[in-house]
This record gives sequence, C-alpha cells and structure tokens, in this order.
Amino acid sequence: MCTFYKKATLLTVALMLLGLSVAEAQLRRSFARRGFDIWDGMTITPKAGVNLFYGDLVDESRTSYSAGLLIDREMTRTLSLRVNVTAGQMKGEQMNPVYDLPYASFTNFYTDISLGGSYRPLNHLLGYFRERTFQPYITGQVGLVYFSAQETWGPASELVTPGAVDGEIWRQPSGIAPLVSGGGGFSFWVSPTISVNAEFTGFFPFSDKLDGHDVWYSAWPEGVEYETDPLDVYYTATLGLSILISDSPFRNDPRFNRRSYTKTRRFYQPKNTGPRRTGTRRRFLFF
Ligand SMILES: [Ca+2]
Repeated sequence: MCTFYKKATLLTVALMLLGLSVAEAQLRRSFARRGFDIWDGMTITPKAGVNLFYGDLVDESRTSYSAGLLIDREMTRTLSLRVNVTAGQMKGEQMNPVYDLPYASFTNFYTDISLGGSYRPLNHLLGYFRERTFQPYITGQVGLVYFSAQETWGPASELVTPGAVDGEIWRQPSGIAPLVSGGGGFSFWVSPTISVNAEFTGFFPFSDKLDGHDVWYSAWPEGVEYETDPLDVYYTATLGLSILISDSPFRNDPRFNRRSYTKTRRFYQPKNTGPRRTGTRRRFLFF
C-alpha cells in the first residue's frame, strides 16, 4: 500500500511539473505575439457550497460545508489554466446494521490546493464569445490535500468491539496526500465583469485516512487488524461569483458581433429616467 501511495505522489508531482511547463510554453508564445500581461483574461471566483464524503467508514451524514477560491486564466479560446483552493469540514457516520446504532463517526478539517485546466466546449463548437450567457466547462486537476481527522467511537462499538468506549476518540490522523480531481460547471454571464459560477468536482486523494479510518480491529487496542479498501473520495458542489480582472486578448468570433453589440450596448446605455434638460443630448455609444 505504501509503495502505491509513493508512486501516486511521484505521478502527481510529475503531472504538476508537466502542467507548469505547458503553461510556461503558452505564456512564452503569448509574450512573443503581444505584450504579456498575467492579468489578461484572469478571473477570481470566491465560492462556497457543500462537500459529500464517501469512504470505507461512512454510511450516513456525509454532507458538510466547504468554501474556496478559484483563479482562472484564459490561455487559448477554449482552454484555461486554473488554481483552485478549497477548505472546510468533512463529516460522516458508520451505522452498525445489527443494532442500528452508529459504530463510529468522524470529522475532518481539510484544505486542498490544485493546479489544472478547464475546457469550454461551446467556444470550440460555436466560436469564441466572451459574453456567452451560459458557458459550460469541464476541468481536470492535480494537487495536494491537508487533512486533520478525528474518529470517535459510537454507541454500537461498545457492543461489537471489546475495549471501545462510546464517545471516546479512537484515532486522530493528519497529514498531506496527493490528489487528482475532475468535474465540470458553468458560468452565467451577468455583466462584463461579473458571472455566476456553479461547479461540481470529484476529488480522489491517495490516502485512506481522510475519515480517520483505514484499518479496524477485532478488539481495541490489541486485536486482529483488518484492512479496508483504500477508497476515500469526496465531492464538492459550489456556487461562486467570478470577477474578471482584465479582458483577455481574444476577440469575439465575428458571428457574435451583433449579439455582443446589443448586449454590451444595453449594459452601458445611460439610464436617463429624469426630465431631459435643454441643451443636453443623449450620448451616442458606438461599440
Ligand atoms: Ca478511509
């Protein structure tokens, strides 16, 4: 098992380095074409939502809260480079089917940081359009997760495992594990600088200890040790507000000019509802 996690760590680090070198190559090319500005096409998205934990410990109460920040920079008309940070608390409970009581429960404070890319298929299929109302995307990332878990015995444990005491802390593992993640989402255009963002991502950490639970015992602390499947997985569903720092150098596809024009014009048109003073004329906007 140890070798597996070592290999996974090496693979994750290799993928992160590959991602960085691809990004650097992209940046060099952009720089050669025009003056490079890191802020061009960058959005920051504060977001919050729920996380759902699925692991070898958890049957119930798997939903808790997360918040995070996404930094996304357009690199091409369809691809972005992104850094995502999420933090929050996870929780869950395992039920004993015989007594219908909780055997154990866990909480985990976690923070993950991921580097990856996202792909906007509509820009590919229909042409680049910055103000597209509904802009879906898919994303893939590699990263690291810090976890600080606590597993607590439940009322059924006293009836099943000699040595267990209901309400007492069983284990408190913490550490850093590599992860891969993937998912999708969409942004909903509100104004030239603001979009609403919704995203669903699955995180697959290379550790079985995010729920504090990797092995179990016939008796505690000196019983036979049994290993479980190393399958701790969590998902996040978040809502956020994307703020555009600076427009990207990419121009809208010509077919979107008219739509872009009316939308942008409507946004910038002065809303003059009061009585018009003599001598003042409506400003004419030419986009
Ligand atoms: Ca586990």
